[in-house]
Amino acid sequence: MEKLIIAAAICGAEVTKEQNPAVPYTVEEIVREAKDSYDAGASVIHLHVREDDGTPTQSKDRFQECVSAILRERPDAIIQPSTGGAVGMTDLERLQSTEITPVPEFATLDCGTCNFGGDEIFVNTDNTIFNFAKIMQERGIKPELECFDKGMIDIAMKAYKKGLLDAPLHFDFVLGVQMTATVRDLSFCVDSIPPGSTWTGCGIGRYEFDMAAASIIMGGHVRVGFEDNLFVEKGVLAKSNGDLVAKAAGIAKMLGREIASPAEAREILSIKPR
Ligand code: KMH
Ligand code: ZN
Repeated sequence: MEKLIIAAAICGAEVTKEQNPAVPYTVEEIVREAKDSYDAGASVIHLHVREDDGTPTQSKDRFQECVSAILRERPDAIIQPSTGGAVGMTDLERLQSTEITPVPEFATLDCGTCNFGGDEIFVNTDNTIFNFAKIMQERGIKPELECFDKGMIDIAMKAYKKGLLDAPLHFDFVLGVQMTATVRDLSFCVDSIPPGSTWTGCGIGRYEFDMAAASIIMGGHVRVGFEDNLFVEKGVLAKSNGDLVAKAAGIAKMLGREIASPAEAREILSIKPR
């Protein structure tokens, strides 16, 4: 089976230090979490950034500072900036993360509107999605197609048919927010994407390691990290994102799946290094 790519979603836009003191806000904390994740086996760092007080931001300058600082420490890490940002941000605000130097090799592309709990709605209209896809295509950025349910796969396929996405496509199934996170849900998503695509399984909260184990067995890739889950086991807070990556890597080892290096991950994902 193909080697396993582990992505670490180290920060997110919603989780706080009140929930887990290791959630990173400052540049130094973000670098610390990226290094711990990389050293534990993550080749991809899915990145949101914050102001020092924890406020989520898509500021180009803050992204530049964080990405440059991570790359100084781990030069071959694949940094995947978020273009989702936080609920309520404008499209222009969100796209700033793609305006840094060097241009990111990878970034998220959210493929639909999503209920985020309570009254929160993460809005991605068709026009937003097609526009983000076009901009990423023009900038040579590989999109990770964030699909929170099966309908978002269908919207991604509309963008593909319009010529706004280039094969091979890479999907990230984020399950446990809008769609439930069972092996049946994951299989349905995997069976709905075109042959030759790659995919990552991501379970939110207590489903993180269910989805990781299922993805490892099914030949997909894995995303873990504070953005999605704060606990390394029931009732035990992770001390760093590295704990979560190490747990995913341990499951892979137990199941006989080797971990991909960043160079191998670029090969698997057809990403051109900068
Ligand atoms: N924070 C969410 C509103 C992404 O990174 O592209 C959006 C999100 C998805 O996390
Ligand atoms: Zn994200």
